[in-house]
Amino acid sequence: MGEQTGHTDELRQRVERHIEAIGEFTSTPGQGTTRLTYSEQDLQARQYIKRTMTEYGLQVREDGFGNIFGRLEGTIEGAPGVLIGSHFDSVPNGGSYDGPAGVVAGLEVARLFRENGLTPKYPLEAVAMTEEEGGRFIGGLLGSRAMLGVISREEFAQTTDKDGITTVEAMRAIGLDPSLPGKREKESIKAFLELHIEQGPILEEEGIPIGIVQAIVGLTQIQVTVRGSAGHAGTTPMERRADALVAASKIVAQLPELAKEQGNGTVATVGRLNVLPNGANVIPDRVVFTADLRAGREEDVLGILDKAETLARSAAGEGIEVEIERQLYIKPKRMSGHVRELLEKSSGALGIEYRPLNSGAGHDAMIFSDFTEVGMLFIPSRGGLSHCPEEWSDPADIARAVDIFYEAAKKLTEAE
Ligand code: HGY
Ligand code: MN
Ligand code: MN
Repeated sequence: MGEQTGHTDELRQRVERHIEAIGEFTSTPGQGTTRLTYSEQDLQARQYIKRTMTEYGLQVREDGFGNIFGRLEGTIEGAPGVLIGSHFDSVPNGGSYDGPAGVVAGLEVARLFRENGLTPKYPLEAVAMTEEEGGRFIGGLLGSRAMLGVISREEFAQTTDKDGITTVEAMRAIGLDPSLPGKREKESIKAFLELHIEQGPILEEEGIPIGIVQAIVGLTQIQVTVRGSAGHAGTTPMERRADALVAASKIVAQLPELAKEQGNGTVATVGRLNVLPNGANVIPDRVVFTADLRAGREEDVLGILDKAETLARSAAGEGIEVEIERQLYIKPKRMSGHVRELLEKSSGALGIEYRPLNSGAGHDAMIFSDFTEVGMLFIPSRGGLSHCPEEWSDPADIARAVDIFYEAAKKLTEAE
């Protein structure tokens, strides 16, 4: 049989099987995908991914952070690799495509290399990264930031979840070895390709199967702790209260206005908020919440950050104290022009319609873009929905992206 170009139905069926299989590894069956990092569900997904990599004839390796690599060796000794992949953790009660679509694409491109007897000069590596969402540990993009040395091994090891369990304790609990080699030198990476679901409505509304990402928003996350005084809900007169939740609510309620004021597509979200001591008849004395702030231009990221911090600090006084911790700051990132052109040419050669698109979501590609050439493809999200059980994308679109990455990877790895 001649070289397979242009996805076959078998490829689409394999993609569908992978997504369904990985989607089974959730702690909230029937209520979306919840696969927190270094959980039992993470371990099941990890085993599935490694088994598939082995089946596809790849050399499987896990690093000291839990990232998984499936490598097809190249003929040039010590040459940097072309990595294709994404993350396999999820948000709480999320969907089955955010992350795994990109992991599956990497697996299937590697399989096509093997199926067509291709030998790359530069190694090809399918990669599955850990803790991109920040669903368990603070900040997110932890696997890629640790792999590329954006955070040190010590910072990684000291990161804890909400129960105070550290990353390395959680790794050991599922049999991972945090002492394995960690940081990858940037010289060991030639390029990084990531397929991701759009998580927005544009591709579906325009009926276009592929988006070629031009840029990714800048994002910052701050944690705000508002302190007041606990007290009896019944016997404490209103004028004597320092109610932390009332103070925090005033901050949260004004954030959307600040984002609109900043303009240019700036967004602000409070997705996580804890009230303590959380008793129905107790005046709250502490509220801890995160504010996720994003914009396409760095001046807008800095603008909304400054506005949000000024607002938070203004809530202090009359028994209320406010503490702000900056947890993550990533500038807006542009994708590599060379890789974008390669993806455009590959899509064109396959007769697959595409359009340029910017990303309002953060991705591991943001971290790689400071170290190597990076390209991202998007596929349509049904109803533009993501980070919810309704998230769905068409396996045929994932297969189309595999075809495009296959063409591009042949060039990037100089395979014959
Ligand atoms: O938050 C994000 O944009 C991504 O889903 N981690
Ligand atoms: Mn994602
Ligand atoms: Mn996500």
